[in-house]
Amino acid sequence: MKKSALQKARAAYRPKLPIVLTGAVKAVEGHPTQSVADQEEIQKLFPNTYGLPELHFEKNPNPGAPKAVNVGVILSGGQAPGGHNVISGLFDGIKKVNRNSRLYGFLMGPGGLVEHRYMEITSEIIDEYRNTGGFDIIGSGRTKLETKEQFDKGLEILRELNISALVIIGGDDSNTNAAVLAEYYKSINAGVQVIGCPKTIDGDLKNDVIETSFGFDTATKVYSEVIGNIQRDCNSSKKYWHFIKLMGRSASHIALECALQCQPNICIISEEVEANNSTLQDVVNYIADIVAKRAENGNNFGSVLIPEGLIEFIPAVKALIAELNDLLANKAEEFAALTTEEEQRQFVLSNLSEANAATYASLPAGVARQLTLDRDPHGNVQVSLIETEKLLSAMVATRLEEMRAAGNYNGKFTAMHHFFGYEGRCADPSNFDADYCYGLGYNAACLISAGVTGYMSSLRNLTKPSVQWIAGGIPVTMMMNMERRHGEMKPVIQKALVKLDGAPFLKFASKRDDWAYNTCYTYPGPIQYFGPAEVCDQPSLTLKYEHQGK
Ligand code: FBP
Repeated sequence: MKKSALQKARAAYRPKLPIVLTGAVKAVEGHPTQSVADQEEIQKLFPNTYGLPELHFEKNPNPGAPKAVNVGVILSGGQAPGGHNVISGLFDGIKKVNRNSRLYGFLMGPGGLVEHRYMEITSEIIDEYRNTGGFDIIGSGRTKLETKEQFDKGLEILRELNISALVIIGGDDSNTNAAVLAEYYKSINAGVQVIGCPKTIDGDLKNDVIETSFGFDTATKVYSEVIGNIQRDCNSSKKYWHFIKLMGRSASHIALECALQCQPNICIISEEVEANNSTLQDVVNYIADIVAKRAENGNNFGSVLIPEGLIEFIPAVKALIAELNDLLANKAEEFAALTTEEEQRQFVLSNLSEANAATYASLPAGVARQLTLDRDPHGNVQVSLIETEKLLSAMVATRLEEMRAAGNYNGKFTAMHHFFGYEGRCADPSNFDADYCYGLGYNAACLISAGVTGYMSSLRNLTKPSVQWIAGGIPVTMMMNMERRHGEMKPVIQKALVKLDGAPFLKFASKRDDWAYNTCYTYPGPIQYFGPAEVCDQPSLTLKYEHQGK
């Protein structure tokens, strides 16, 4: 593999472990835990792994002579910067315990476990991937692990390879699966521990005990660099409005972080749209009013950040999607038998309630159709495929013409469109993510040594230098509640949406009017890997403000 100059230099970076993990550790138990909601149902579904205590690690002055262990690892779901470092940390962690330990990677996601596709990860292989972006060392996939047949099939290969612990690196859905698998293996005394690691650029796998998911820091820094560049371009030529859609699935954390970093003219936060019970037209009017006001000052340019999940948060569309999910799950065969788009549209319209049919009919045909296309294996609408940025700018243009006709607008409006998502998911991890991921992997090895199962690897105190981070494990059942998926109530990890009373949103809300009418852009520039700590080692502003607010 030919390496760039930066790749070569970056390979030499030594992630900084929390001080407690630099020697032998012992696990110290905290209080027993409860799930965040629906305690009774969750306890019933997880009789063997519910209520476990939180753990933290302390130095162990009298370690024994731990045995070698064979461990399996899976990368699950969308790519996020730092996945390779989780695997490097895990590799180094199990080798440190006993150099005869072995690490196997299952290929292309959870499907690799079920289909028995794997490779052994050796030191030669891992050294090629340290501090690099991507998940290409073993690949990733979105197969949902949920049936007993899949679990049993997985157990066959785990037994064949003498694997006694499995680490699943994934988002909320994948860690939910990890918890279900842990419970099942424990219930049949399979002798396989299951440990999760919090991954996703979306930033929505976090709570009181998991401060952030890995990859969010790097991805938002990449997007902020490009948004900053676009804003400087737009402030130079002063002739375009840039509509920038940002990944993040349901939650608006990515858009909010980029807004805090770049100070755009407009940033829509889906969670606020929902809380205000706004319609799509309300959002359009809000944008058009700012465009018109800036035009009065001769500023026919600007930037608009749009979270990709926006459409799902418009309350009327949300209700429509909920009914569509049930309809498409219950009448899947009938729907699949229809061959033309028009037949499918008519089928949907005739099966929906009156209110939802009206919403469906009011959406542009392409967007409406997208809402009926295949969900991902976890039941999510594939929002990254909906072109909300184009939909909004077209509606804003129409609204501005109405305002012009009424004598309320006299500017020029030319829109440019962008969608940033895939550009940031495989970037080389920032120092924060490189350290965080390596630490999460190493810490997972310590959880394995501690003999526990159904835990998520956890590092806390993340706004402090990495050597001061607190290492431990959180029972996954603690993060769960019951939600409707594919027409059924299921136990899932509660998704963290943007909190409207949280410090990051309040900071944004206190500034946004100034940013809208005055041009206050900031230009974060590219991620720096080498140089002073104040440039290279800064955590996200979301994390910083959340910690300040504590
Ligand atoms: P995860 O939740 O699996 O980390 O996925 C994150 C994400 O990048 C979302 O932001 C986006 O909506 C989705 O993946 C895109 O999925 P795909 O990679 O299958 O196109």
